[in-house]
Amino acid sequence: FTTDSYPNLKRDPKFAQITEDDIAHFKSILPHRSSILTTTGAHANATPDDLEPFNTDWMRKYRGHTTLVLKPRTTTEASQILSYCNFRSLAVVPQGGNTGLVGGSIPVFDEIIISMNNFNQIRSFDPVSGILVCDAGVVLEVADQYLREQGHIFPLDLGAKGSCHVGGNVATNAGGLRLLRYGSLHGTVLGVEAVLPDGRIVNDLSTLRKNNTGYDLKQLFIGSEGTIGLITAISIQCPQKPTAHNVALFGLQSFDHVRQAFVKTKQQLSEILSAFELMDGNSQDLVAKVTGKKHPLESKCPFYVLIETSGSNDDHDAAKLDSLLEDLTTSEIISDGTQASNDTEFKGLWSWREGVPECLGHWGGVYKYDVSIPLAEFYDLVTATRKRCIEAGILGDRPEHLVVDVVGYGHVGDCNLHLNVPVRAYDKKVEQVLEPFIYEWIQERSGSISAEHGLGLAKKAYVGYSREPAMLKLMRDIKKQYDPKGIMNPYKYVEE
Ligand code: FAD
Ligand code: 2HG
Ligand code: ZN
Repeated sequence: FTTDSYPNLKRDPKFAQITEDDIAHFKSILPHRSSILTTTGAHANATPDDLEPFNTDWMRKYRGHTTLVLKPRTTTEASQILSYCNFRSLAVVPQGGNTGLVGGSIPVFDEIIISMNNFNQIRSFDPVSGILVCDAGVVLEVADQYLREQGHIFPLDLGAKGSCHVGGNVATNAGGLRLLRYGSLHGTVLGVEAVLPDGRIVNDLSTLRKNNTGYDLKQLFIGSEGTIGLITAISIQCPQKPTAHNVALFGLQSFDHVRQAFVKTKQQLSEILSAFELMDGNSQDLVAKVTGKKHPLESKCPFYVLIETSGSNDDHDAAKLDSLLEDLTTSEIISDGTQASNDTEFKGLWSWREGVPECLGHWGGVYKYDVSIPLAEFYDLVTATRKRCIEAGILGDRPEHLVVDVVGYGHVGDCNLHLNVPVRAYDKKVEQVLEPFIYEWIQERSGSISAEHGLGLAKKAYVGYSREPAMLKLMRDIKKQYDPKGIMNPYKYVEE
């Protein structure tokens, strides 16, 4: 862990400290014994080790210090918790699957964690309209599996699907691997049920696709990262399950070839294209090193692209994909390629993309930059960052080199680059080489310093590189309107 995860932050004395009376009150609200985990005083029923998974983030970069985790089961319980916390000025952090990558899901100090683990019921599904209504704490993979049994899929997929909650996905406005096909949650989420900081329940769990009757307030919850309310349920438009799938992986010699391949792929696969993902050669070398697996392509290439098709007619889709691959080969845009011919190979090829974040954590830590950049200069940021690390003498193979490598991968079809810098230890020296250099580079190109992971604690200080002061002022006004006492996920997001 870094010792300085929270530079310049002090616990805000306006927030009350948890007392024995508070815990007694929560016990009266939450009848199930397992709904409260605490290490505090006479009510203690857990050790600090029990709370460690709630206090630590997925990257093991941020650590909070809560002594109390509440796990409501119903919207009424959640409402009673928040109404009391607001009255007492007790700060809270909503927590879903705790897979967020910006330090937003864990406390900074002793904020109470409201874990959504017990909100795990599917409420309804209409196979005619494809609309799912479910609790916020349903695990993404569970929701997807349920839908698959009914001939549908969840319109979002990402590497953390086995742990993240659909409520957490909505709270972060997660993008994922197939946004280019199914669109953003701002389009697919039809309704939200949420509890405001003062305990009021917002029932906007609409199952209507069209509803132009005033401001679309649910949109504010999408991507609000737990700062204006607790999402307790969502309704979402789910696509039909594709019955034909293909995946192809190919190698390319330059990023310019990647761009050319993207144009041709869109032209030729059009409605069946469901993913166009990039992995640079360095990222693939590191995956091979960590997993011990042999890369599916024979020749080593500086860039790899994975494309997926999802359709309803195998022959039609295969014919389109074959003809694309032939065109890309004869026009020398790709230099190597392979296709999955069965389910195991399908998963195998995807593992070279989905496995990247996990493998990069192998050496100790990863500095992560999740950015939107126009395709013209998309990969230049990786090259520039690598050069900077070499010049600073921090990149290399020896134990004294803090930086293991500089890699780029991500959702190139959405202009979303994941620049990752795996390190042997989190260290201020590395941070100073990378920041604000990377943020300034993005700002000069009018990109976004956070494409899909959000702001949390990690990017809060840098939001000004992507948003103007007037926009930030409006956002802070909204926060004050929803959460005048500032109890929801303090110290993060757009807070001053
Ligand atoms: P948490 O991590 O628990 O919380 C995230 C934020 O949402 C916090 O601020 C929290 O306070 C808030 N929150 C959670 N639940 C609620 C709720 N019910 N009400 C209000 N606020 C809430 N992201 C992408 O966009 N695309 C990807 O492809 C992608 N891939 C990933 C792959 C891996 C291996 C990992 C570890 C993460 C990945 N992520 C990706 C990050 C992504 O943000 C999360 O995986 C996911 O969306 C967060 O869901 P969660 O339930 O884990 O939320
Ligand atoms: C992905 O696309 C995720 O794999 C994680 O958004 C990216 O870890 C990262 O930087
Ligand atoms: Zn991503």
